[in-house]
Amino acid sequence: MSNDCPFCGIVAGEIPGRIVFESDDVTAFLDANPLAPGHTLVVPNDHHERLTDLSEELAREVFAALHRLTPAVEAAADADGSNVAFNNGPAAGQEVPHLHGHIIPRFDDDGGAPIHVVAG
Ligand code: D5M
Repeated sequence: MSNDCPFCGIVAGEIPGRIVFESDDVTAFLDANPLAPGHTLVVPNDHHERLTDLSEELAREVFAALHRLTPAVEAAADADGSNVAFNNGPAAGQEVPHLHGHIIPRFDDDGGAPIHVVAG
């Protein structure tokens, strides 16, 4: 755990988070600054900054959670599709240095424009 990491705080229950899924290795919670209703973040419970910092086994767990949660998020948001994305490193717009996959619900009538998963 990293003391100044908000996502470690959510996993540990020390920072409020709207958690939608928890396992021994992975937690998912609603994004506090959603790009669409239901925007969900999927994180490894242990603090790792980048995708390549994960063991292959933990990467499998994160991707399995994304695989399982994406249809659930789409159904809950009544969405027609979703963007599933990682910002991997500050150069790619990663603001929180605890790896997280975004699940962003998309809708047939939302214009279909590519979503830039970069805050600001
Ligand atoms: O995305 C970081 C994302 O994390 C951004 O969409 C806001 C979200 N965020 C930041 N702090 C919180 C807390 N405390 N709860 C829930 N969501 C949060 P990035 O890919 O790093 O640009």
